[in-house]
Amino acid sequence: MQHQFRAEPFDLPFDPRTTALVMIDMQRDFVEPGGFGEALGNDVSFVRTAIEPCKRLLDAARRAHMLVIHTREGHRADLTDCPPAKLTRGGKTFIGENGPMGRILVRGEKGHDLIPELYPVAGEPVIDKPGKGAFYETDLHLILKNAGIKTLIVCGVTTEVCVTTTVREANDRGFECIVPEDCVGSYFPAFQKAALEMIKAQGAIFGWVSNSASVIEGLRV
Ligand code: C5J
Repeated sequence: MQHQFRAEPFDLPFDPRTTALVMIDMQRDFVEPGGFGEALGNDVSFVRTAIEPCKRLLDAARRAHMLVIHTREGHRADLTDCPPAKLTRGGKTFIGENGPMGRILVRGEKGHDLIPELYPVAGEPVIDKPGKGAFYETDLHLILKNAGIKTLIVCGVTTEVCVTTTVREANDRGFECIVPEDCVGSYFPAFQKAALEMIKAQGAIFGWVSNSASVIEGLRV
């Protein structure tokens, strides 16, 4: 029987054996107070709405024995992998500075870690990425290719930055991407809306948009 996700602009057929869940940057630095997101002047309550739907979808993906991959944006302690243009953006980006959860966006610090609600279990790869897109300077494509993955369910934060960058990159690499709208979060409601519209416009120009209930239902069939 053919599996389908109910989605816009039209339903997406998929095979659970060649589908992976990619959880983008659900780190304390983006979704908890005192991290990078808040240091940049954002209200993290806007992105926290994605946590519960992500948890439900993560549980469903694990029940379906799907490949689950987590990503984390961040840098080496000496910041040698952080481009000067990112480090000095606007005079101050806070990267590497001390905050309530340790040095901001630095690997190994508390703020860089994934949130406990969505913590990886044994066997789930965690991709450390220095950029916004999850393919840039990482082995994500190799892992997906070796696992025979064709379809990606992409969740996480933030919708118009790391999620969308990753979906655009994945689409160019030949993956079909579906984004459950309640499993992605932005500090800016207008950006959330526009980013999701851009993905599915023009006949799914670079992906599909759905919601956690429909994706979980698709996985159950
Ligand atoms: C940002 C991200 N927003 N994970 N990173 O800087 O979206």
